[in-house]
Amino acid sequence: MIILDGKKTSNEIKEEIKITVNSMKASGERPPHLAAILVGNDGASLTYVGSKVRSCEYVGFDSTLIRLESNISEEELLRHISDLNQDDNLDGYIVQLPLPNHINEEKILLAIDPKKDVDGFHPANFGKMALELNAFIPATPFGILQLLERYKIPTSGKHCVVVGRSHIVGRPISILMSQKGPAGNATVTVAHSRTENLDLLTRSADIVIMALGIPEYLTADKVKEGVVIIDVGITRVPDKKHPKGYVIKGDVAFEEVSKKAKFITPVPGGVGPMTIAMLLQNTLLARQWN
Ligand code: L34
Repeated sequence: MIILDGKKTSNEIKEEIKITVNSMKASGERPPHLAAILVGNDGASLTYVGSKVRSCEYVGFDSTLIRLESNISEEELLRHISDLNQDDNLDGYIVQLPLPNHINEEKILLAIDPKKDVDGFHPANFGKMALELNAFIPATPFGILQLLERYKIPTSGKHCVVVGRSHIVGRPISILMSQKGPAGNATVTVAHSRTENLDLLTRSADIVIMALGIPEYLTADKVKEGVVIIDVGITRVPDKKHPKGYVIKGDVAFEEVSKKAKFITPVPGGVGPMTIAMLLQNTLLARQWN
């Protein structure tokens, strides 16, 4: 069993980005600049966005964090987005999800200039991605592809079962895994809450990508020997014994499944850190493309 070390791989990618940024700066160019809008005080979102800002500093990017009250109106949020769209000193920005219920997420994502949409959530980018044109690939799927590629995991002709069909992870990764190219050419099955006999599917899979959000859903009896496991799930489960008051659990029962797996991502330390590294990569691309 080999652990797909997302922490280590993301650090390697950040080092690569840092070298590029240093040479940009040395030749008198302005470094890439990423902004993030964070609405409200959700603990997990604060952690993720905090980590994005710190990573920007580490690689030498400029960064701007815009924190807004959870009761902000949709109109006012759209005004911030319009400002960012017009800011020539900004290469890319994200609006951290989820947003409060009174705000229409779709409307917000549509307002982001696709050229600055380093999350790759805008329909223009999603469409280009699906058509194999140059586009920002959403950071989590991008990170999964990088892990598969850098660990030289064969995907061509393999049966990949993706559990989950979210616009952020399940849907895009299912498209990407079936495309031509590195970490592609897989035969993909997309499973979701309505799927019948899911166990039969995951048991037949060479690669399982779990993006369901149910802690430790995938147990050892549901996979075959030698499977490749990518665990995108990240749930904070209340735990009074832990000083933070919670423990982070993935969608995979790591202890038992790791005994059968050939490759497996841990949670934490797997896909999460990769998401952050690939957001930086997309911001660098935005700087280079625009
Ligand atoms: N707009 N919203 C937008 N873009 C994104 O790409 C995200 N996502 C998801 C939630 N909302 C978003 C993230 O950034 C999930 N996500 C994310 C980012 C980082 C980590 C996890 C999820 C991460 O760093 N995870 C660490 C543990 C962090 C902790 O202590 O909680 C890990 O090792 O998995």
